[in-house]
Amino acid sequence: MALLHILRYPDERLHTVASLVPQVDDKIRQLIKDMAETMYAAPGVGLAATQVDVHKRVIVIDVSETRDQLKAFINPELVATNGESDFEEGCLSVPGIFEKVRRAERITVRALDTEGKPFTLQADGLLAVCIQHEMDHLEGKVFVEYLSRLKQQRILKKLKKQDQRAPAPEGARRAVL
Ligand code: GNR
Ligand code: NI
Repeated sequence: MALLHILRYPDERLHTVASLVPQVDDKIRQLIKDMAETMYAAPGVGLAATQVDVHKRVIVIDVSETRDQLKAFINPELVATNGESDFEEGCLSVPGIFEKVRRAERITVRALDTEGKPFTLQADGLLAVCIQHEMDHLEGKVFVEYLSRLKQQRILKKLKKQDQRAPAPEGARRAVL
């Protein structure tokens, strides 16, 4: 088991489009274990492989209060969406920022499980929000990109200030646009 480093916005690696997983093998299962450990430690309700600089279509989510209902999605696809709702989102890659984002209220997602077996899941509420938020990460999209330019500028400024106080280790730092 290992804790992985989480990239921080505006790190350009967060804009990488993830590749399909051709085969669910032990390496992918180990990645899922490490991602779950990282998500629980953070703590967060979800984590996309993109956030740990692994550009494969893998997501882990646990929205349970007991933190014992881990869900892993490999090569997830939205097969249906219904309704709209605004939900206040946060992101482990954008620490300290919480803003409302409009997304589908109910979704049906199809993915592979850790055995490489396809499954379909219907979701609403926080789980539906979280699945959409994580699938965006796999497309290189961060939730703040749904906000106005003005809000994005304020967020970049705030993150830059935070970073001066607690710089991210290694190469995660980058000049703000
Ligand atoms: O921990 C997280 N909480 C959260 C709250 C509302 C909407 C989405 C999320 S996902 C986030 C973890 C994260 O950054 N996943 O990519
Ligand atoms: Ni996120």
